[in-house]
Amino acid sequence: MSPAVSANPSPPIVLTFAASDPTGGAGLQADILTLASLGCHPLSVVTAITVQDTAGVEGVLPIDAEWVADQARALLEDMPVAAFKLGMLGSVEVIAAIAEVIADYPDIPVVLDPVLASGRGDQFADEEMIEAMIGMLLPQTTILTPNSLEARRLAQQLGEFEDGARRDSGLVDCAHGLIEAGCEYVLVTGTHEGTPQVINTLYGSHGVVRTDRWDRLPGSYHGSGCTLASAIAAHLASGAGVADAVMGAQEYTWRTLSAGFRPGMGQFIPDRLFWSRDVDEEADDD
Ligand code: PXL
Repeated sequence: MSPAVSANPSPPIVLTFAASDPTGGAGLQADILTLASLGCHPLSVVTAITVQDTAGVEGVLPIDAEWVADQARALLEDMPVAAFKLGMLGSVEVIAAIAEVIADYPDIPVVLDPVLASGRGDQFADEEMIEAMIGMLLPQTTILTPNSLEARRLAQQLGEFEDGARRDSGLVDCAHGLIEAGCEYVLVTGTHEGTPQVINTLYGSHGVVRTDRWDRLPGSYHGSGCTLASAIAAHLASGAGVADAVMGAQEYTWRTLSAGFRPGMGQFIPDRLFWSRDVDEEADDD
């Protein structure tokens, strides 16, 4: 029998720029699992490699910027990419290289997860990198997905809060500042706020687009932000608008978290393939 390869349409293709997390919890590995789970074909450009376990990060080695650009250009010249997802980028030079590459593809939506630190407090971006992200990537971003801490830090660096007076008050102001700096939408996630539920708010140029509340799950998760941002990219690549992509991605992410497991001695890992486990639901009903 001859293989039907040429007859099979390609799934939507998403190109992720991210750092390797060998635990499989966050970073490139999280993106690949999420994108594949949601029916996309993941293309992966490595921006840095890390040494880490589920308890913390021990080292980060950024990849040479030219190698990052070369990886991306080879893929882009070969395959039709439907969405870009940007995670941990590793250096100012890598940020500049990616900015230059994606500028040649202005019609491809860009999901930027501004990874400044891990959930466990490991720092991944200094002031220069934040400035580079703001100056070079934000104007090309369709949707930025900071948690509330990242939203405040990015907005602070925009010069919005030079006197520090409003720093703790306005996530709304932070979101507007970030939109003025060039991105189309900002999804601020509320995991780090002290609210009983997790409140995620999507802002556009006219204000709040949608607010969603989720039951706060116990435990500390590694890779939830990567999962959410990749899931948004997957939905955009599959043809959803931004508001629907954000809703679908939150639903998916919540399910991965509620199915999360703890493979080591540190954080929980979201189960991006929760749907594939052999759970006997009828037995649960007994
Ligand atoms: O969750 C943010 C993140 C992204 N990318 C890599 C990481 C982490 C958190 O640890 O290690 C590679």
